[in-house]
Amino acid sequence: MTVESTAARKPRRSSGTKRAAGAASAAKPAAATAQTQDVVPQLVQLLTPEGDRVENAENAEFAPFVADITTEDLRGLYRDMVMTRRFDGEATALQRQGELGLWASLLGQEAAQIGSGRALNDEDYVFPTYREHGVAWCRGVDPTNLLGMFRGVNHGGWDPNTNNFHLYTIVIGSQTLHATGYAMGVAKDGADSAVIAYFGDGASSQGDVAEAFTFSAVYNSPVVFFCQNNQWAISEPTERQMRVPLYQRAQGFGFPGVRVDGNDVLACLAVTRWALDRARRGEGPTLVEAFTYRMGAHTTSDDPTKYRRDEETAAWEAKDPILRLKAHLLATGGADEAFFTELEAESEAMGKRVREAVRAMPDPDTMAIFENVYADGHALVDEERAQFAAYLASFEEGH
Ligand SMILES: Cc1ncc(C[n+]2csc(CCOP(=O)(O)OP(=O)(O)O)c2C)c(N)n1
Ligand SMILES: [Mg+2]
Repeated sequence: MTVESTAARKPRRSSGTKRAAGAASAAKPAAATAQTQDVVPQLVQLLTPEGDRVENAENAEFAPFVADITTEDLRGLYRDMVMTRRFDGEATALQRQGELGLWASLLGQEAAQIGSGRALNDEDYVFPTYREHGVAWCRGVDPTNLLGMFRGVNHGGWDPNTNNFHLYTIVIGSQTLHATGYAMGVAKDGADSAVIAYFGDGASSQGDVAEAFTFSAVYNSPVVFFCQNNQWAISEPTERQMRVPLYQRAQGFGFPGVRVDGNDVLACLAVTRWALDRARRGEGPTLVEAFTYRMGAHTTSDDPTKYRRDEETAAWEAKDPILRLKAHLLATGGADEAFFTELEAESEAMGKRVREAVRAMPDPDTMAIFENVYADGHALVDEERAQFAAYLASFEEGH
């Protein structure tokens, strides 16, 4: 590392990731030293857009972390991405049909989310934004649970402690602070797990994110900052957010940053395993910049044709994360047509299940909005509950 850690936390044992034996010893944060000299930004890639495996100096550090990945594992990653895209497409359609108030699509970001999500152990803890539907899938959160908040029938939809997957966070960047605090707690407990915080390129301009970087660096917290640079923060392009490649910012805070091809699921898996391994071994935070693209609108309330060119979107479509792995599987004989046909049927069945589940969601009890505001009672909430109940009763009395 370029900066000595000031925290004297005892190094923690590496836990049982599925990684190949021997990979941990090869895991020096070399990217931290390389980043200062970067003229052309690095991009860790293991699969080209055409689906070919590549070996080069930039990925040599990370490739050992997926040495154990079998053809069956690759089919699993492919299935995860297809199921996630199908779910996401269904949610967008449900919003258009008036069944959801809003939806934030992950279209194009499947590899970043599945690669990083599958790098996690069960005990690790995840702090997502509002777009991490693929990570939720990896954590085992039922897709239908993601839709309650977007339908306006609940404030979250799942118990964060069941899957170590926090509720979606709309206040951009704030979850990086939650993750840092949680990671500081994990370190104090001497636990053998790591924490991952997801955020976007736009969120990286938030003060909260700078504070999270500072605290996690100084306390050497076991946290991975996983930034999906999807090139846009609603209508603001990345040029309006930063003057240096995003991953290089980490150096100023004293921890390594790595830019990975965010449309390459294998590279995302490798780099995230590497970063989690550092965290578990007591080497502190890492910034992973997954360089990807938001192929859809910011949300269903947005119209990207107002601010970005069709040629840009078309160029990124050629780097589609799902088509890239499909090309690889076909070229290597890793999957046959029957696999793709069966998966298509499975994803269609899931879409149908989600559609039916959303339509069947009961409307909430009007007074439920006052529940779970505080763990215990609170005088102001009690007063507001009483006022609202009186207001509702006034209609019943015919006033
Ligand atoms: C603190 C805060 N400021 C502004 C907003 C409004 N807002 C919602 S999403 C967004 C852009 C986020 O862009 P990025 O971090 O790149 O994530 P992406 O949506 O691209 O995944 C903004 C400004 C917000 N939710 N929270
Ligand atoms: Mg963005």
